[in-house]
Amino acid sequence: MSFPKSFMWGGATAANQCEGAYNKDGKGLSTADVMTSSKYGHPREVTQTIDETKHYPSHHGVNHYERYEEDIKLFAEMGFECYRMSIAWSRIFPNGDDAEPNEAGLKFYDNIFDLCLKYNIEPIVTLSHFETPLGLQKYGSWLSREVVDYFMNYCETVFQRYQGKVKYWITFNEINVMSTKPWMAGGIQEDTEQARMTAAYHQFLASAKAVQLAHDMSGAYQVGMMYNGHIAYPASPDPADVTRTTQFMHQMLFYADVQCRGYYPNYKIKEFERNNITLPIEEGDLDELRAGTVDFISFSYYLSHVVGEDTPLKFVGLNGVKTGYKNPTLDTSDWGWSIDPSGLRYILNLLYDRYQLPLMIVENGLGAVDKVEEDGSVHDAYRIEYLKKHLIELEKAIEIDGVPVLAYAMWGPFDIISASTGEMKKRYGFIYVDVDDDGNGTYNRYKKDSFYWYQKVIETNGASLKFE
Ligand code: BGP
Repeated sequence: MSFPKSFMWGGATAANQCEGAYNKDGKGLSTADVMTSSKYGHPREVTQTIDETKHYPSHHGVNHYERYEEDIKLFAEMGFECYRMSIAWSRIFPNGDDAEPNEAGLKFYDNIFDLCLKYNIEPIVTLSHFETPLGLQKYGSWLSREVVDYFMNYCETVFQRYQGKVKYWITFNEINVMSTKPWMAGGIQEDTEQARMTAAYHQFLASAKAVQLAHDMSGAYQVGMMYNGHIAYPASPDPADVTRTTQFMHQMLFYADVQCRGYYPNYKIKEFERNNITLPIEEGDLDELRAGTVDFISFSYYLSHVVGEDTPLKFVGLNGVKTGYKNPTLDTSDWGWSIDPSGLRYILNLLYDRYQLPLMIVENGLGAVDKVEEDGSVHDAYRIEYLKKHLIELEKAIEIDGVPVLAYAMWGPFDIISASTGEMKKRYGFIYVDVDDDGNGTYNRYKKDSFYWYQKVIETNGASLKFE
């Protein structure tokens, strides 16, 4: 096994899924704070204001806000070299449009970064991970151009504050989720293609401006895009299925095209013309997009799709990812996600062939139900198996295909709230957190078997994968 010496091993979380303390120390409400919990197959409800009779998992998360020292210490014990996390924008600007930032919010992330640096863990920081201050609803959230300015204000504040502590920034988590879950991605509930494309346009613009601002402010700053790593295979060798697969992939890849190349691809422009979609382009915008292409691509990878005659070319259905075809060659997780390790090698090649930018895997993992034994141990061989197979494919992409990969951050190193369902029982962690779907529990942390396994992987820079 030969991972580069500089390769960073670590894990990834999102503020609204782990911090809790949703209204503490001056934090304002975000779009995530009005999403109820649900279960697989049922969408989370968006209530706009807090309804006391409902359960909102972001309100407690896994109490990382209070327990961050313990959590980061456990990362250090595993040997983490990077930690991809997000800043809750509404901790910094409680309403999104405040004149002054909230010092307590800024301080909280100072504490996190200082601790990471103490343990030689490189922070990789997402500016917007599925949450927008709820106060920006009055402008129409990302449908409005004004929100671009408020986002820039937020970026300027954190780029300034965390100079010397943070090097890697990610603008929008899984920006292509705008097409499937626009409330999560952009705080918009208007379910039209025009609305989704307007909001995405504003995020592209905001991201391009953020890239330029970061570069102006520090020569050390690297800014990446974040792509929800959808890949799809044709359901059959019928060339018509191959064409459908290309069209299906275009629905997602166009987001990366814009952020990596700096302009909208022809296939998208043609589609907009056919469907009468217009973009709110103002003078100078197209130059901004070109000048603000990203330095690296980060992406999540969990599963692959199969595309055939009955596949809607718009992502619709359960969690926005159901294609209607089960891949007969693959197993699925308890939540119906196909398990496809070689798909990781495939997407690494796809993205590198297409953009020639360095890559970071900033999410990958298995959501599963865990059982805690009486002695507090958790025997999660299934998780180890999943991760191991993916890491072997990652190594092939690096070693055989020559894809430059900077980091691997496994999703949810301690158990956190599921983004798609709000459940707690869909667990990804190396570290078990004692809390249930309703938020009850001690919130104590326990090491699973996978904790020791990952520790070994990192210690040997991947060599242990070969000998197991
Ligand atoms: C990605 C999100 C994450 C995360 C992950 C796992 O789409 O960026 O926030 O939650 O998926 O999904 P889930 O939590 O629904 O299992």
